[in-house]
Amino acid sequence: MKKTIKTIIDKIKSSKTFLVTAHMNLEGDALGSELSMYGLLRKLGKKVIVCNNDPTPQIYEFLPYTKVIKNDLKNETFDVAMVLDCSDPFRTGKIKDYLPRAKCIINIDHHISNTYFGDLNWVDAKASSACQILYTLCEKMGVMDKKIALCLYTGIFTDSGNFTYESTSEQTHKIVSTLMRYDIKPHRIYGQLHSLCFPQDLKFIGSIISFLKFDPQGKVCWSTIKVWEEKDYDLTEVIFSAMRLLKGVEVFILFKKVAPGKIRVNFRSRAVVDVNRIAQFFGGGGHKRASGTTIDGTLEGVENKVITFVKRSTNKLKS
Ligand SMILES: [Mn+2]
Repeated sequence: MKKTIKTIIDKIKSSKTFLVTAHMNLEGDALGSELSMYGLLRKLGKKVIVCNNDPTPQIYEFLPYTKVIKNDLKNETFDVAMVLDCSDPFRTGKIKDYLPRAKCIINIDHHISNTYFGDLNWVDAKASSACQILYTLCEKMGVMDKKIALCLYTGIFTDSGNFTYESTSEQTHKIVSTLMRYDIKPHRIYGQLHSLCFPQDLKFIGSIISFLKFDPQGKVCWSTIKVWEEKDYDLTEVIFSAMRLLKGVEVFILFKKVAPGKIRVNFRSRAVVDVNRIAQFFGGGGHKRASGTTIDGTLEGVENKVITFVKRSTNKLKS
């Protein structure tokens, strides 16, 4: 790994033009990684284009450099494409088609399901976030400033579940304490990202919570949502944090009908069950404690199939 990191640093130093992208359905870690990478590369005098499949959600507009993000390219070519926080090229959406325009693809990620699709791959599944890996890169390259620190902090903060997930380590807190020197205001970032619901959203969440289902052992909890509209902010995490309040439950699942015949399934686990493995069985992936997939079928059909499989995986758990 040490050798790979050195090769990546040398590649960055010797290259001039960069494309930077991340996974679709942008959130704090994807944007934090891209924008801190933008800051780093600009400081080194490189030419950089950040390009995403999706528009930037409004709640992240407090991050520096969001105005430079594009959603399309002309006919630019690149020395390097930096793909961040992304387990495979398909997760970048349409940006995948631009990647062959780069002479070299650098893949920096923390998903355990990463397919090592880059020419150079820096994958650390133990890291709380891609931003935590990017901090190490910035540190090794001797580059840091207030803007980069804000991007990195936001990515680490959001992807570690506000420092509550198992992936939050001594290293995570050490990094954060260093970033705090750059005038980070956690209460403001928390407010930006978490005081965002309208009354109708809370009522909608309430309706999902009131129809929660459980397996007989009380280890698995799930809900099905007949109509799911993507909002500018992520209600999924809000619903999961309410579900996490349940004592003794290990696996949390949401089934969302996102289009006719298309069911998005999100998985979370508390401490034991590897939900990356479950999502991979159904064609998706992610992390051990957070993963997802999209399955063709009816809400009921997908629910039955997935719950049967999950029950089998959790049967061995002691009650
Ligand atoms: Mn991430």
